[in-house]
Amino acid sequence: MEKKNRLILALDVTDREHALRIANEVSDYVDSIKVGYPLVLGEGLGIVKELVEIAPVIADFKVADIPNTDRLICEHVFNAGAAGIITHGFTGRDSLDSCVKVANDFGTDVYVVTEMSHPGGVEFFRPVAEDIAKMAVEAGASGVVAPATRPERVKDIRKIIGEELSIISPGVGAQGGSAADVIRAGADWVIVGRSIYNSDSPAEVAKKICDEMNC
Ligand code: NUP
Repeated sequence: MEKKNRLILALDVTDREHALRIANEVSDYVDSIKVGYPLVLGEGLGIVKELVEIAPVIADFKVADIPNTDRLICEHVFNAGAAGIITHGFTGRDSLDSCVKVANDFGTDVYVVTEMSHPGGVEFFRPVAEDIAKMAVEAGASGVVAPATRPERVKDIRKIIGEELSIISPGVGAQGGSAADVIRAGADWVIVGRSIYNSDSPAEVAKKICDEMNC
């Protein structure tokens, strides 16, 4: 993903018109659009084909299954035009390898969740987050997902993964995290949803977050 604005839009609206309107409004300020279950279950995977006309798409399906099922999911997502996919890592190295192999065949990216950004993200993820980060490096993933709500954890995870892998970081705004703080802690991109798409002026909010990250 080309680093221009350091902002990824989390497009968790559930209907096509709304999704395309927000995506078009903020397109000057985002490097990628992240879609997940809310939009794809609402509108089908075809929405990805439309959104890639506006910006590269990352599919946040938090893939977490056996290698063969993971492979089938990744193939569908990349055939639909997505440039990247978010997977879980707790399913183990063979499952992650399967996703990375498909991504390598398509020339796309795999981002592995390390520790989630919500309060419950510390309950089970905290003890394994660093091992998952190490595995992401060993498996040849493009990057990891780490919490903007806990910049100190982003710092820890950056130390483990080094400079080659990217950190994409959700939790800014609605979940309480600060874009500038988490970029300073070592994130490459912030992922922002509700603060942008629930705003009366999505483009203004997106611009403000970009300005804030010029740090
Ligand atoms: O740990 C994670 N936290 C998180 O919020 C991993 C994620 N993938 N996300 C996603 O980021 C979440 O599903 C949503 O799509 C986005 C954050 O949205 P918002 O809190 O800015 O609305």
